[in-house]
Amino acid sequence: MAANQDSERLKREAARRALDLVEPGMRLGLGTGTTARHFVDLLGEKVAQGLKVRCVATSEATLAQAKGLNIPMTTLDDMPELDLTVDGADEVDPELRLIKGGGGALLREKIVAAASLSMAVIADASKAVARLGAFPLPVEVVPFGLVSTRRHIEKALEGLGAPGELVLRGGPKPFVTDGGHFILDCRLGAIADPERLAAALSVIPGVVEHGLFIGYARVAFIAGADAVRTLGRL
Ligand code: ABF
Repeated sequence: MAANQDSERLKREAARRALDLVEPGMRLGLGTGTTARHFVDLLGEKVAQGLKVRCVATSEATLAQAKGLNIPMTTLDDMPELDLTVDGADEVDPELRLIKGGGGALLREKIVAAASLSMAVIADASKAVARLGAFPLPVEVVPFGLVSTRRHIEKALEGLGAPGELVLRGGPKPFVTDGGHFILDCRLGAIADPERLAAALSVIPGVVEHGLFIGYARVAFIAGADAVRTLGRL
């Protein structure tokens, strides 16, 4: 129990640091996951005190949370450019490359991140890694032709010398994303060349998106037991 409470405390500390980046009038992207939940909670407190912001959510879950806090929400169609997105991650490497998607929201998260002038990642220290890949890489796929798509992904991984085990999230009752897709979690181990892997996955028919976020995050707040470390800067 203590460990979990400590983890939540660290996530909230990281979220608090990201909140310091928020200025009145900002157009914000709101991330998904337990760390992002803390940010949305804290942002809701500021909005209740009069902070003026307009926000876009990266998932139905975050949208519901933000609405419940009376945070002004809109859509990317009405607000196609954002000033700052704050989101969690499953892994962050020293070059601020990320694995995301453990929460299943990677598609909207990447669309929102791509619409943002900058992105801040918030995480507890367990997410900071020297090399990406210990966390299984989520790959979002269209349910149609799943077996064929899976084979194409396996071939691509073999071609990169990075064979891995692909597991359909949810198994016999597949997890379905907000976009109506499935997720294959790819157990790869350390990823030698994230850029090359991202490029190879992106061209496979049936692959909607993958959880490698490269070139999006400008800063990361990593909350350790005794301090919040800042990687990069806006
Ligand atoms: C989300 O945050 C997901 O992409 C990622 O899986 C999650 C990180 O998990 P948590 O913040 O709950 O530790 O953006």
